[in-house]
Amino acid sequence: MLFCISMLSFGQFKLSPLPFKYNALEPYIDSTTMYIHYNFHHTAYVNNLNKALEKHPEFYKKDILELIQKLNELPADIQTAVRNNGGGFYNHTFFWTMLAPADTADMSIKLEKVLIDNFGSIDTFKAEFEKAALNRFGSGWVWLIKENSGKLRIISTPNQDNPLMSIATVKGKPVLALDVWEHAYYLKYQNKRAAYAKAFWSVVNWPEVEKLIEQ
Ligand code: MN3
Repeated sequence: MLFCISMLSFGQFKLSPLPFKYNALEPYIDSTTMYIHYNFHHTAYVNNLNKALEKHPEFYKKDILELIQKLNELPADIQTAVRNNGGGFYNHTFFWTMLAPADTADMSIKLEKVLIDNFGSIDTFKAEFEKAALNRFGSGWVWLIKENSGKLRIISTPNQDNPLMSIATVKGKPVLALDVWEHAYYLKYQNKRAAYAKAFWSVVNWPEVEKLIEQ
């Protein structure tokens, strides 16, 4: 019996642990929101991804990145499920690494210079990012991406799409992300998405952003 149980779970996608405590982002992102976001929303994406792949268990062995980068090569009956749930799984795993305990992870002078070179000033960069968060109609994400040319660009995607997906209209390597689904902020900010986007600056893991830009 034990053997059967372990066989069932073999190779399925799993959540990685949250890299900080639920209350680490207070007061900018509250503990209850983090708890629900990780344990219910993120968990649902990974469970639904695993369920969708039951029909094609060979994909359990793949990297999630490979699945979403080759979305249009997957069997037709799982493309939508992988787009939504594989996207949700990947995006949240990435998002947690973009967050650091409140007011602890400063932007280096070097990163400041990179952002100024790309956007004119830090204020302009932040204003453009916040504007993209506000303008995303419904649910989605805001991204800072590094394009093949090396240029940084702010974009947003609907639902759980991301700029790595084969179906993405603008492609690039994500170096920063903000979840603008209501579940990410509604308990604390209600309809005030702009306030949430502003608060985000106090919990960004800037050293990680810099590392991704440099890679
Ligand atoms: Mn979310």
